[in-house]
Amino acid sequence: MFFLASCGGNNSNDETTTATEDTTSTSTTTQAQAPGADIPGIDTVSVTDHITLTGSDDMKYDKTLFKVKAGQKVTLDFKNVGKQPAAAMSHNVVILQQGTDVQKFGEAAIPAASTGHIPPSMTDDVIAHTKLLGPGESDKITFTLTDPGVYDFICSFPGHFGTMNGKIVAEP
Ligand SMILES: [Cu+2]
Repeated sequence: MFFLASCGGNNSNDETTTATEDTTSTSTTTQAQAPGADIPGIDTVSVTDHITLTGSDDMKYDKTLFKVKAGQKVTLDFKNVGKQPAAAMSHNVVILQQGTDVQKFGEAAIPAASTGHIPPSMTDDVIAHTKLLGPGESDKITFTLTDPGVYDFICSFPGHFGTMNGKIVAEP
């Protein structure tokens, strides 16, 4: 089974850690574990088919974790609630296919100004995206995550994906 490391770079000793980790008294078998079960806070998130999200001048989304049902159509309402001029501080929401290299996508998006910072070379990795929004603007999209799993979303405006990112868990 595939687990997305939520914070890269500190998983070099995975095997040793899990082997010695006996603090959980419950069985550590991973049978039938739900997608994203290892994401901190996932327990507090309910399944929805309507996501509302805002982006702000401090380069953050107001929420970063969602849970949907795989195969079900989802509506996403996104608004840029900031006041900075669009040229300096625009936001979007780009939902990426499972397994997309987020770092690579974010970097490829930087020069892609003419396509709203959606890199033409990586459109296959995009499930859906909002328009790039200036202050006060909003956009609504619908999408379906066909396979259960964990999907990353980011703002692809240059320099934003490091702080503007989140995950959508699609339950079976
Ligand atoms: Cu942004």
